[in-house]
Amino acid sequence: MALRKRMTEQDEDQLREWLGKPDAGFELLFKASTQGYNPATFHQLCDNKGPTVTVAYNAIGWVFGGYASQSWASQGDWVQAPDSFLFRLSNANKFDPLKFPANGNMAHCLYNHQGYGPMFGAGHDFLAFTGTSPANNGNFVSANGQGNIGNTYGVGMGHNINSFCGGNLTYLDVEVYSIGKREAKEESIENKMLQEGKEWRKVHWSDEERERLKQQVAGYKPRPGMSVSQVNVLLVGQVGSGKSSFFNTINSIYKGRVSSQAMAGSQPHSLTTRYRTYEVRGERGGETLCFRLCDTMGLEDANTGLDLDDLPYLLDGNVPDRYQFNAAVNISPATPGFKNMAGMKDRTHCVALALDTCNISVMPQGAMDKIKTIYNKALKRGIPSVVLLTKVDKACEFVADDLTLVYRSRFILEKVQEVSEKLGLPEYHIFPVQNYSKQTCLDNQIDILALSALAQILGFADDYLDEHYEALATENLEKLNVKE
Ligand SMILES: Nc1nc2c(ncn2[C@@H]2O[C@H](COP(=O)(O)OP(=O)(O)O)[C@@H](O)[C@H]2O)c(=O)[nH]1
Ligand SMILES: [Mg+2]
Repeated sequence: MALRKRMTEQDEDQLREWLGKPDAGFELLFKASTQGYNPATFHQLCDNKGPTVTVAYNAIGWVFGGYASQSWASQGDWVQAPDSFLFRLSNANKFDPLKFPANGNMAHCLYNHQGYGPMFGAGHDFLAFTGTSPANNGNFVSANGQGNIGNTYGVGMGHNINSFCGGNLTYLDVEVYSIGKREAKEESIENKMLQEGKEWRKVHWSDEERERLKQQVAGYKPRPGMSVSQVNVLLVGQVGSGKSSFFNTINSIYKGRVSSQAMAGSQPHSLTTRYRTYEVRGERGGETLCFRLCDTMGLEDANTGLDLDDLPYLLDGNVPDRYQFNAAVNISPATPGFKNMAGMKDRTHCVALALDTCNISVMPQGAMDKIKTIYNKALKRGIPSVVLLTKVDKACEFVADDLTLVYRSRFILEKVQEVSEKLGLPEYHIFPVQNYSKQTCLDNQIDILALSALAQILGFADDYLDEHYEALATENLEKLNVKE
């Protein structure tokens, strides 16, 4: 995940001065407002990283925290780390730096405990958080912090919790940074790329472009001479990857309002349990557009979810609309409604593999293998595949703020490259998208990304039709229907 720092240049300069390291760079390891106030997450991301700085931002504009001169660890005890210190950077939104050195109970500079977030000093001089509180994303949260300064840090200076943090431990955020070389900062590369405006794919983010794409997709007609009036796009992917939401997004664009016809949601199991072939109308009560988005159940793990043995029937168009997926029984010619006579118009003309951008690097091998198998089975039939890289807003905070940065984000580019490598699919078949999820109004930028992905998908579907024009002309579909 590309995290955005809350710390300012001025804050960083002050820390460099206190550390006596003019070259220090601060790399953000953990950010509670987006990753949650969870000691386990903190330890997973911040243990054994050498010296770190914890910076807290409270509800009344104070910025404060602590420098740990030694690594955090999950097991263990009190650590004597005399170079550590606590600090205040801002007081009620005013830059007002103050350092509280370790000058008291030195055996208790840091405390490593798996149930605690960053914890400094014998009196719990500063315990950033404990227990678990969810990500607060711009809201305030009380995460059981403590700030009893004066036991190990700032002893005899006449200070207390009020001069440390205004007596307030209701947080906007808590961040932990590791300290490296200034130019080695991961994020500065992301920033640099964004600032320099290097685009790795060109898009016009204008009202006219949205309208043009909307009309292009609405005006799409499959290649004539094939008796195919609508092309079928099969949506597959793990549960929660945004398949149903992609249909909803496209449908919303043509409905002129955010709509949620397909059930979408965040449940551990698929909300979609029936096979649905969705159509979109160009306008209310108007003609249906010349494509169907065919929504499937999530792949999920082990034996639940969409079964790969069912896949050939989905690709070949044998499965009836509203078919109820059944973990115990595979699709077969005995399935009620099974379309024995499925022809070119019923087949899948393009497979859209939905992948959650946030999950790509942590996807279990089995799940990625399943996606790869689907891609290969489609490939065997000559059916083109694309990847919809969903939730780009959740994967990169820069993009969350401004979707037009999607093709300038190094993080998103790396994800595209990673997927391309893992699946063996060319990069130009991979489309970052953001689906409507919490928005209540249409958004041009969301629409432009989704429509340009769909326009490409329709183009690939047409390529497939072109390719099989001859096979169809000779009515020789048999050879396309290889069931393995
Ligand atoms: N922020 C964000 N949330 C998304 C996006 N796409 C889907 N979601 C959310 O992810 C959850 C799962 O989506 P859903 O479409 O039901 O996934 P499916 O199981 O693949 O059909 C829902 O809560 C959606 O609102 C996206 O691009 N951005
Ligand atoms: Mg679904």
